Amino acid sequence: MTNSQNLFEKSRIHIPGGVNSPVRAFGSVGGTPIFFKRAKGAYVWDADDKSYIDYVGSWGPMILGHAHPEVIRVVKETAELGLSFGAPTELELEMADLLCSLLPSMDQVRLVSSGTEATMSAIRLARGYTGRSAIVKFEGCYHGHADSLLVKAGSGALTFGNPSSAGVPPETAQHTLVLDYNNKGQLEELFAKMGDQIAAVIIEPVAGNMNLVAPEKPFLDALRNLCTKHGAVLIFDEVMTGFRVGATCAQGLFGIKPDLTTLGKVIGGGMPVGAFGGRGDIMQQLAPLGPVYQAGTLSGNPVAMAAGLATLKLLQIPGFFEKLSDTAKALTVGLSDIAREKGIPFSAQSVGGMFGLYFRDAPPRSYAEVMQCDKAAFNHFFHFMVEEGVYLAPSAFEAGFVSIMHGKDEIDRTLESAKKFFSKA
Ligand code: HOZ
Repeated sequence: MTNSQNLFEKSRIHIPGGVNSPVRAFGSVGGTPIFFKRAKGAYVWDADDKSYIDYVGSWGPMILGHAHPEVIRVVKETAELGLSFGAPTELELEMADLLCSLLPSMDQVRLVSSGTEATMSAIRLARGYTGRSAIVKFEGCYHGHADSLLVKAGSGALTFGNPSSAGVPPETAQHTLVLDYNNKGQLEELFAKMGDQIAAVIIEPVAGNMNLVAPEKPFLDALRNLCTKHGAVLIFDEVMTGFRVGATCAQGLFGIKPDLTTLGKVIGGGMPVGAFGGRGDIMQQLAPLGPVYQAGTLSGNPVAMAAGLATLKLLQIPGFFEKLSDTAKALTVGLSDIAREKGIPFSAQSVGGMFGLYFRDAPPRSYAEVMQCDKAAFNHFFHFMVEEGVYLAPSAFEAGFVSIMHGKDEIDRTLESAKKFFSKA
């Protein structure tokens, strides 16, 4: 038995399923989870001391690579001054100023402790601001685990949704409509039917929780125009894409100005963090100024702020996102070329430092198309690559991530391993 297997057995006694977040349990790919004990740069080491090139990066935050010396330095320095005060600090001010200066859509921002808190609060704020209850999301997009967002499509696209988790009251789910990603016609039909009842539309502007699905520009444009026309709040959930796909997030990349944006992951540099912000007239509905309540003991935690600020400042180095994007592209183009040579149905694409791998001829445009990928083939690939010392997300339905520390060596080694797999397939 490996150390990881042993730790997993023990973890199952006092932790449900042995993990603190379901995808970590390897339920989708089979086998038992790998326990990690340290990481540096592009690499992670497991409990058995085996090293892996890491393409998960803690699900996105580790854009500078693991244990970046500057981030570690400010974390230590800030921790020495006190871990939490439950009172305002200058670091929060610095973070808020930086976020609002980087994102033209953001007049004001509130800092919280996780992406789930950010999206949940943004939805409440949009409802408070509009006085409406209905919200719209897209099939396959994940916005954290708040009740009103754990919803799948109802009997028809334009009917209210059903809970996708036990414990979510059907009455709550009945305020959420679920449409198909990239389906402009469906969106137009919905707004024509009930535009004046919609409080908010929330979307991952590049979907990263159903593998990676890229948005089509006419779809995003329609979304912006319809929300403006009908007075609905457009929420870009950039928890994953924020400062990951480009220096001004997905909104900058696609030229769309959302009303509210949710952030997390990269802006905490590996510490627990979240944020939601946007138009001043909407943000001023929040307590203590307005009637929409939201609060948190660890909100704007100084150590998280310090790690996030150090990370965001390092991203400003000229050429950062070009290098990151080139790395992700070298990986996806390399893998696609090898698969094509061997005649394997496979495709791949990247947006900035995020990528998707699909055992399917072409990148999917929607959740339904994601579901057409060959999951068994991905699972074989995943386990083969683990053996080779390459750690991919343990699910066919998650995006992958590169860091600035991934370079030619890591990509070449990954492609060498993939070549062996595709030659055998
Ligand atoms: N929300 C992540 C999947 N898209 C999983 C996070 C985790 O397990 O750490």
